[in-house]
Amino acid sequence: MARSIKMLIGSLIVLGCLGLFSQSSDDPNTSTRSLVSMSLEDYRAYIKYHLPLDRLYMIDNVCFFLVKSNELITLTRSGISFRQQVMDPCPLKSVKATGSIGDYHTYPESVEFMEDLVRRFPDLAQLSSAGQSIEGREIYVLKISDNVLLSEEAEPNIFISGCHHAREWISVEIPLLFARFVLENYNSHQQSRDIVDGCQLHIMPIQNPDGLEYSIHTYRMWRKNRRYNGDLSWGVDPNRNYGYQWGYDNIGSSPYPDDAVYRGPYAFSEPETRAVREFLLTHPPAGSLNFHNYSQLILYPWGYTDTPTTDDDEMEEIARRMAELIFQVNGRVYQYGPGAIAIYPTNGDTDDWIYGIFGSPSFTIELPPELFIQGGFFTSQQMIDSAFSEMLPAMLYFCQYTIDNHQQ
Ligand code: 0X9
Ligand code: ZN
Repeated sequence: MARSIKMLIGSLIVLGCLGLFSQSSDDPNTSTRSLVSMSLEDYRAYIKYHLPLDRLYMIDNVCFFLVKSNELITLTRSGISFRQQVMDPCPLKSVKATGSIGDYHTYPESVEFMEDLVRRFPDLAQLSSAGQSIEGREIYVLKISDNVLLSEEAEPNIFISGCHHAREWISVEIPLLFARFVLENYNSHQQSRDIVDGCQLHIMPIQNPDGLEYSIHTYRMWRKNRRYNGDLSWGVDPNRNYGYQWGYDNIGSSPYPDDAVYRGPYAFSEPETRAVREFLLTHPPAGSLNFHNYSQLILYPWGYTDTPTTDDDEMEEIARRMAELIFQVNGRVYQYGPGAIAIYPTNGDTDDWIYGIFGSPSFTIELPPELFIQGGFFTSQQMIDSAFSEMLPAMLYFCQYTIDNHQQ
């Protein structure tokens, strides 16, 4: 008896290791989730003693979450007041893409986009890989600078990343479009030229390539990477796996593999975050912008605590100026503030690690829309151009500011 149980467990482990379980027990394609809502105040009370839920959106201080059945039980037992609506999971399934997702770029299309820029601007752009994802995809970095082939110039490095989170498709587009803008306008736009000449821009539009492809082809709402956690659950949240105050508490990240904000078994357990670490340790950033969506926010450290950093005034002023420049384009409002206060506590995220290790200003920019009812994570392709044209002056300002304030 004991032997047959062991054999059963053994075969489950083997099947799991071979990746033959194509769906996790958590896979929303096979299980019904519930949409629940509660006030922000109630949610704050809930996460004092419980793990964070996968927040979908917030309207007028009411937060909406997609919860799994076990989370629903915990929520019910907690006594916190919430509203529930059973959802048909079908609307959450992705449209099966056949290689193209309209104006959005799949992983291969993004690579092609960057290769094309390198072909057109060989003196200013160079493509390299910072490492490989779990499923073996290269994590590309496009370097843009005059003298691009020199391994290091005495100029500041600026790091711009997108797509830590799989479902945040528009966060791929802004870094790609920024790269194209400064290259195409190098000869005609003084500010672009000053930036390309004055720094080394390192653009990583897709930090989580496996997750992105999974979101495109399998489940549109996927967030994490595609690590098999060994317990029938998949995925580590790359934005909880960095090594500064990793696992500080269970509010800003989760120790449980099945959760959307699972931080992984140890800091930098994931090849995708290790790729960023190795790359930045050899190209120390003087500033960084990390794109996410949605909510229209400009966030800066700390995420792990609400105690201000010693550079709080400087980062607040940069964020204020960026928000002002964005507003001037179409009147779109971005709020700003330290991550732990302006959105919610996070630990092990990109900004805290970059600021904590290098001391340089590091921002998470949550792109449009502001609300779920305006699209939430499902940003329409029509939104790409306006999101970019609104962001462009702020990005140019940030790069120029970083160049001007860089101390050798
Ligand atoms: O939770 C996150 O990782 C980010 N929000 S998202 O909806 N795109 O998942 C926010 C991270 C904020 N962290 C800091 N600014 N430190
Ligand atoms: Zn995100």
